[in-house]
Amino acid sequence: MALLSVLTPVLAVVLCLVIGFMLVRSRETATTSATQGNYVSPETDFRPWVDQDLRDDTEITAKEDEDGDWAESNEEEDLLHVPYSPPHYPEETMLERSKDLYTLMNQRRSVRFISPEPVPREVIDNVIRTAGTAPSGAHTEPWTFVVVSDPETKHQIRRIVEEEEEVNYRQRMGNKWVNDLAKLRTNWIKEYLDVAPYLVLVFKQTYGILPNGKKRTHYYNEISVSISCGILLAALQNVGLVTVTTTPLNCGPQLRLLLKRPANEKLLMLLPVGYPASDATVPDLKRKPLDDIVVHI
Ligand code: IYR
Repeated sequence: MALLSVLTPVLAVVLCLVIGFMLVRSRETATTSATQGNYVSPETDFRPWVDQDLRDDTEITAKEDEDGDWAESNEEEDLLHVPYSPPHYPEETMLERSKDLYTLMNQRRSVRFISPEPVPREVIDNVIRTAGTAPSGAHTEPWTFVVVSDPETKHQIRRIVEEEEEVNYRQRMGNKWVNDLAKLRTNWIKEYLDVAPYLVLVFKQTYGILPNGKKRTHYYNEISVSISCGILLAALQNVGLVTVTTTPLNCGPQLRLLLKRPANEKLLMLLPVGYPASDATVPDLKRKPLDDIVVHI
């Protein structure tokens, strides 16, 4: 009995440690499975958010750093600096151009009803070229644009996206998110993935590979690729094409494998591209006035 009363506090401490350890482990598993894009059990209270879905293997690569896989520096050779003199417009012209671009961009809408009408491939090439003019960290140009026009591949993409999106809408996103989207009338059925003549899948390269096989740091890769997506949207608008910016939650790894992209590439955005369907509708959204979005100091 005496031994038991001595052992009880020890047992209680051991029990607490075991429970604590198990809790930490279960949290780690939930986070890892979400970040790796694996299925998240609906029982876990974990609500993935786009940022988490986009988390890449920076933690892993930081560890690999010690293995000497990384290049010492991104510097290849010295760069020539050359004169730069783009047009300097008179103020009147500037005003007119600023208005014209605003008018064009203000007509841009996310369109979920896309026509199957073919679009010239050269136009898409030029749009992608334009997106590739974006600034990037240390000019690493950390983007890959996968342009899919093959109907069978488009259909496989649709199957992957719809299967995951159904789980997203039913379980992962949670009621608040689904309710917030109700007014946009979106759901997991994505007909445009079959119908649009092109699907553009934008991948961010979380690191590069140098000719000597060493890894090259892609500084600010996510913001760089995001900027290029913005330019891509403007380029599409400029030629009268439409798209909807989609970030299919939990689909990245499967789509990367389907499209045979390497492990350093993470899906950032999926854009169906084409002309709007003749009966396309969009929600009657209003944009915030200038005074609500600008602060002059
Ligand atoms: N990715 C889903 C959900 C979705 C999320 C947001 I935030 C939107 O503004 C619109 C949709 C989908 O594409 O349906």
